[in-house]
Amino acid sequence: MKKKNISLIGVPMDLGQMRRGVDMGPSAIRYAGAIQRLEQLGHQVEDLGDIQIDQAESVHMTDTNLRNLDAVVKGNMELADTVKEAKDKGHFPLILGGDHSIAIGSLAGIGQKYENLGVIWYDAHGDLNTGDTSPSGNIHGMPLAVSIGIGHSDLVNIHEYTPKVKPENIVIIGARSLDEGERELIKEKGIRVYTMHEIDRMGMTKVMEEAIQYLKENTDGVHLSLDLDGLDPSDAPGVGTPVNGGISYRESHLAMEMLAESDILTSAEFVEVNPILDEKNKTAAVAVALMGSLFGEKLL
Ligand code: HAR
Ligand code: MN
Ligand code: MN
Ligand code: MN
Repeated sequence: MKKKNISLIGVPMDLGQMRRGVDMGPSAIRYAGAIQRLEQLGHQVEDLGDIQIDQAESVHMTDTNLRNLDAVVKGNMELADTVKEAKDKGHFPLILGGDHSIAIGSLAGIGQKYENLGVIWYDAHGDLNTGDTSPSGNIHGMPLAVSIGIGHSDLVNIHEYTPKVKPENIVIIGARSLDEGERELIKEKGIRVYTMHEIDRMGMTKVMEEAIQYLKENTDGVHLSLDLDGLDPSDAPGVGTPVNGGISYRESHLAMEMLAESDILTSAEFVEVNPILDEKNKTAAVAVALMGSLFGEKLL
């Protein structure tokens, strides 16, 4: 793969859900050796540090059913600015979460650079809820809906354009927990989803071949949004909303290698690593190993 100028951006966001500790995700991933791993592969890495996120203790509830809305909007606006600056320099933004609500800012910063941005959403969940359909009020269950222009206007209109991505340019991989409203939205918008059923049935090789070919033909850039809970909890235990029956470490490894071979990615994020819930930083280490594969690591 081509050597890249990577801008690393940490987002210690824990306001999109209720479990504490996911704000320490960026530190845990850095500590697990992310930067060295990427530099060893010959890439240039500039670490832009962390976006400033309000402390959960000092955030006041607003009058919506979206938990911590204002503070989530504020953090995502800053993230969108930073990601946009990295893209303006021609860099590859690599964003470390933090809960998945940060995909709102990532995609807001990236989306305006492309006519037809593609997104791979690697996740146990659809993250296609709105304030009306959400069972929890947690914004980390909403970022994909927001990015196709559906949801609270403060979230949808970050950087004053919408949608950030067209529904037909999205591929969800690993889904096994969808709420009723999410199912309806998937059908209504015709979003491509490879659930665990398809992964079992077709195998990860075929799933990735199809996904990559589809995105190559229809998009002019691809963002990978990898939620560690897409993996099985036995491989990635340090996540806030684990769902059994997930993608294995080996399958994920293969998926990343196939993405590296295709060289279609133009940005990526790794989210939902929660060191407090983890076993000796195992999940952060998995994230770093997957990054290695994603950026071209090979044994021989
Ligand atoms: N669908 C549920 C909700 O909206 C759970 C979402 C859990 N989200 C994440 N991101 N961990 O994928 O509350
Ligand atoms: Mn915090
Ligand atoms: Mn998610
Ligand atoms: Mn998830």
